[in-house]
Amino acid sequence: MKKKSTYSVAVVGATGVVGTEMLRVLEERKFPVERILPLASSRSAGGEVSFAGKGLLVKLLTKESFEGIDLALFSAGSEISREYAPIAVQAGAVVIDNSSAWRMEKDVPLVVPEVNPGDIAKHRGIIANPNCSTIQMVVALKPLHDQVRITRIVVSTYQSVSGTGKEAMDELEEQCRQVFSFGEVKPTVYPYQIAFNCLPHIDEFLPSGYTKEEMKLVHETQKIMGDDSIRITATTVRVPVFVGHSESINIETVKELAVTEARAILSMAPGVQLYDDPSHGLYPLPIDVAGTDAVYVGRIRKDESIPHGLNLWVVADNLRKGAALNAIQIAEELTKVSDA
Ligand code: NAP
Ligand code: 12T
Repeated sequence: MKKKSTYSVAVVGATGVVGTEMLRVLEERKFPVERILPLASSRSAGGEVSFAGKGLLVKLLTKESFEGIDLALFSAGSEISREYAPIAVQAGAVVIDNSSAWRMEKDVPLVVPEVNPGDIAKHRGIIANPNCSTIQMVVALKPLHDQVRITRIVVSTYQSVSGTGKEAMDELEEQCRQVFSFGEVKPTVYPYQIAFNCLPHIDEFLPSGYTKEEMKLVHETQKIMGDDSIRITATTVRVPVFVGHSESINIETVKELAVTEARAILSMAPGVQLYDDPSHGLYPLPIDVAGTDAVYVGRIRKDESIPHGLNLWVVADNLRKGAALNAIQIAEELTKVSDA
């Protein structure tokens, strides 16, 4: 991206839950914007989104949308990203893509600025934002990996419905109402009732029996950490929480790591906030961390079933660090490494 004092920024999917958060984060962090172009489908084109206290007209996404755009933030699903990201690059924009479309492509950097900021410079037009569950896990684990080398990760997620989007948030609210009014619960977004339930099923099933979401945690973590030798196994679960993903993480390490040392490392780690004081009942909760920027870590304890193991509980706002904030942090890095 050419170094400039201000940038023209397109937000593809500006009316969605992630797109809305992107506009909010751009404003909060005072990203140097020349112009914001909110793009969406014909369902919302002609309507308005708000930015810096003003209404902006939402335009229809077309192949001609990207003329004069420096930076395009995509959050309208994989199909849109696959089709339109190359068009945006062709028009001269750098794309930061929040979908899973490009993440595992060899010449597409997959970046979490606290972990692998150096990969940004290798881009050829598209930079991918990792999956929400991957982002919060690597922010918490990279500082430990650097000290004692992680050889194996076992992770189970407790993912909120906002990860799926606006319709899923509406579905959870509606089903709660239906349950309390003894009405019939009709699932539409999810295959089963999500209110007062847990669904061990996020994204599609693969022939192996794992879901795509589970395999994103495996492959994206290895790519971001730059270490394919880390063995990883995941179970991803949708829970009836509106915002904030939680993860129960077990790690096995080469060197021994005492709980006190792990706490010391994480208390200094960029983007991490330690909430770990069992004697006072302190541990991170999704309802407390929603709306904030850090990755919160608590419940750090020894895995006594193996020589060098630890358990952790990691929570973050999936719309902020898990999506919009991480994307805008990448954009901020791009403005620093000029012509990258
Ligand atoms: P959402 O609330 O359902 O919003 C979807 C957005 O995409 C809306 O702005 C929608 O515009 C737009 N859109 C849909 N189809 C379109 C089309 N044909 N042309 C132009 N715009 C279109 O979903 P969300 O939660 O914001 O998520 C959007 C995408 O971001 C997801 O599909 C996923 O790929 C990605 N995501 C990534 C993470 C992550 O892990 N980093 C987390 C969440 C989401 P209309 O208003 O016109 O419908
Ligand atoms: N299916 O960015 O449903 O790959 O929570 C993120 C969230 C895919 C992604 C979800 C998903 C992604 C979800």
